[in-house]
Parts: sequence; structure tokens; C-alpha cells
Amino acid sequence: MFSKILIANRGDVALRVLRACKELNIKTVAIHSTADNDAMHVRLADESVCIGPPESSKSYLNIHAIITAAQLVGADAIHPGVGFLSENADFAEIVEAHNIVFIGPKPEHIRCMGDKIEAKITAKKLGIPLVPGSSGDIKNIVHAKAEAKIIGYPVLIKAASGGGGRGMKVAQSQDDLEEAFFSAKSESKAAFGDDRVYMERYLKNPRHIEVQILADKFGNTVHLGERDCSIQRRHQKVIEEAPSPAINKKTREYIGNIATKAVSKMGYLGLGTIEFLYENNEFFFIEMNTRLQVEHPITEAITGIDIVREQIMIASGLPLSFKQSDISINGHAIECRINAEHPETFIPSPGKISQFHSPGGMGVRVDACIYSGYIVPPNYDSLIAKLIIHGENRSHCILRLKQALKEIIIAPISTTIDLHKKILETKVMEDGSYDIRWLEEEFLS
Ligand code: MV4
Repeated sequence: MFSKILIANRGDVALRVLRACKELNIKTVAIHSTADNDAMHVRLADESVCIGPPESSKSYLNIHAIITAAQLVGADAIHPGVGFLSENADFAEIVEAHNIVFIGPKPEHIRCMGDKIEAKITAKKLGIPLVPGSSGDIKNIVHAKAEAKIIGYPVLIKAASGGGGRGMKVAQSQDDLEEAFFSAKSESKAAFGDDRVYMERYLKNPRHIEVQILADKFGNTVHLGERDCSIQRRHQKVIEEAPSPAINKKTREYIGNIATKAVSKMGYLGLGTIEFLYENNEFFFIEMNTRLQVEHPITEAITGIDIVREQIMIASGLPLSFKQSDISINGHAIECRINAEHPETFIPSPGKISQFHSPGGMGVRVDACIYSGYIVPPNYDSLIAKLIIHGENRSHCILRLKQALKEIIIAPISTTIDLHKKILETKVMEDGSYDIRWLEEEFLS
């Protein structure tokens, strides 16, 4: 097992990793920018290194500074957390080249899944169902028209280097195709420096369902069921729940087995998430995330498994501490992401938190990075707390969640707490009948 891990991240996830390290008796090193001198992850770590100015590119994304810090403190592994460098294959390679363990999958798998065209080709070979679409990139407008005829309108043009919705354009008919094709290409070029695009049939009202997997180096691969992340705004998840209200045990086993078999065939190592769109009882692969995810705690709640601990153990060469038959789904969990944003305009609301009161009681978990007196810096993602509620079943979970939302106080900055309260009052949330369009196209408009 490692003796010292450098946590290359900030915010609630840095604390999440730190806590897992403590339970494994591993020393922790925080890195931080000058904007985070007073951050909780810096206060709680055994050691900390200031690695640069507030701009992410000069601190949390500064590979050279992070490696130097790791060498300085003698860390034997780096945990990248979520976002920042967590899906950067070059970073994973550089870390390993310095004889430091990267806590994540092999660089080749990160790279493969980062290219959405290669990811789809790989998924197809592994027997994962795909959204019908082009088999590679779309070379030109003549090619685009031919592919769209085969796929059938409406079609969606997506960026090969995309994810998160950037460089994505719908064409309802051939009249829109030229415009969609060229604007997707130029947006992709500007955002990713890569103008390759591919095409898919456009699904109108799917849900976003993702399967959590874990694989150790001894060939034990398991899935921990699914999460439903359909409640999103501008490709940012707002509420996630597990299990999905849309699927039953049989369907869970069906898609879980597909995910597990695929990952095992790939020789994948560590933690990963396979993302699907789900429409009319059919799953369609869209992407695979090769890192820990923000919403992992809802899976921890219903399985009782510490996902970060398992991730660290796998990276250190140890076996998973359980097998598929040991896993069962217990009750229901919902996560509300609390952002320092205005609940109606979504304008960021950084600044001093003078009052923080945490909710409590059975099944209530708060993963946050805030405290009374903390100043939320304006430089980073606005996620400041995650409320993770576990109940015996979905309706019990919702009752507990409503109470927790009543109890929590974060003031005077604006937060999305009131948004969550309003979402929880809707019939659609009560019956779980939402899809990926509901929040933006019905609730918010
Ligand atoms: C789609 C789709 C409809 N049809 N693909 C958005 C970001 C990227 N991860 C995939 N996305 C979508 N891909 C096809 N063929 C609709 C979306 C999409 C979406 C997906 C999941 C959650 C929220 C979403 C919001 C808008 C669009």
C-alpha cells in the first residue's frame, strides 16, 4: 500500500480522497493555488504545497508544478480527483514516467475513451449497444448527406474530442445539415483544436443512465449498478439518483453484465463509468468516463462500498475486497449538487460564507468544502457542497431529502438550495418520470 498520496485537486473531492487515505493509514499531501490558501483540503492534509497562482492553467492544471511537488514531498502516488487532469492521458503517462503511481486507469484507456470516435469503435467491438451512426469521422458535406440518409433524420453531429455537449449540432432535415456540419466543425476546432466530427441518430427524449464499474488486476470486474443523471442544465448535472426510477432489477443485471464483460475484455484497470442514453427500453452507449465521478456517493450509499478506497487499493496492486455476488442494492439515494450560484439566473455567487449549518439525521451525508468564514473564490467550479441522502426506498429518500433541504443554511451567498426545493415539489420528480429535456425545457422555461 502507498505511504503518501498527493491529491491533485481541490474542493469537496479533495476532501473525499483525503478521508479515504486516512482510513487506509496513508499520509496526504494537498496542492493548492494562492486562491486556496484557506481551503479546507489544505487545512486537513498532512502537508501542503502551494503550486501557483489562481488560474487553473498555472496551478491545478500545471503538470510540471504538480510533479515537482510530488517529488519534493516524496509522494508515491497521485490521485487526480475529478475534472482538472483526471482524464488527461499525457499527465497519467508523465506521472508514471517519474515512478509515481497514477491512481486511475492505464493511459491507453484514458486516451482511447477521450476520443469519442475511437471510444465508439471500441465499445462496438466489445459488444456494447451504440446509438446508430457513422462508423468514423465525417469527411465532408457529401459524406454527411450520405450518412444522414442511412441514419435517418433528425441527426446529431458531435465533436470527436467532445463530451459535455460542446461542438454538438442537430440537423432536423437535409436543409439544416450543411449549417450543422460546418458549425459543429468550427466549434470543435475552437474548443478542442480538433475539427473531426461524427454523426448519430438524434434521440428525442432519452434518459442519461450510467453504470459504475471497478476492475482489479486479478481479473475481478464488477458493476455497482446504475445512476440516473437525466436532471441536467447546460450539460451540468443538478440531481442524480440511484437506482434509476426507470429500470428494474432484470434490466440492471442486463446492462450491468454488458458493461462488466466489456471492461473485462478491454483489460481495463480501476474505476470507470459507462454512460448510456436510455429510450424506449433500449440502451445506447455514448461515452465512458475513466475517472471518479462527482456523483459516486449515491452508489456508495446503496451498495455500502467505499469506491475511493477500492480505487486506491486497485492502484496499489491489491484485489477488490468483494465480488459481484457480494453486491446488493440497498434502498435509494439522491444527490443534490449545491452550487454557489443564483438559483434562477445561475450567475456565480462567490464570496464569504458567514453562516453554514449542516443538516443531519439518518441517511444524511454532506460532502462539502465550506465552513463558516470561508470565502468561495471566483476562480473555479461553483460546486461547494453535495447533499447525499439515503432512504429505504425512493419516497422515503425524498422525504429525508426535503427535510435536509429545509435544515441546511448557507448564507449570505446565493446557492442552488432553493432550486432543489422547487424541483422536489414537482410531480415529475415525485414520480421519477423526467428525461434529459425536462429540467431545461419544462421546469426552467
Ligand atoms: C445525444 C443526445 C441525443 N441523441 N446523442 C450531451 C452531451 C454528451 N455527453 C451527449 N449528449 C447528448 N447526446 C444522441 N444521439 C442528447 C444529448 C444530451 C444530453 C445527454 C445526457 C444528459 C443531458 C443531455 C442534455 C442535452 C443533450
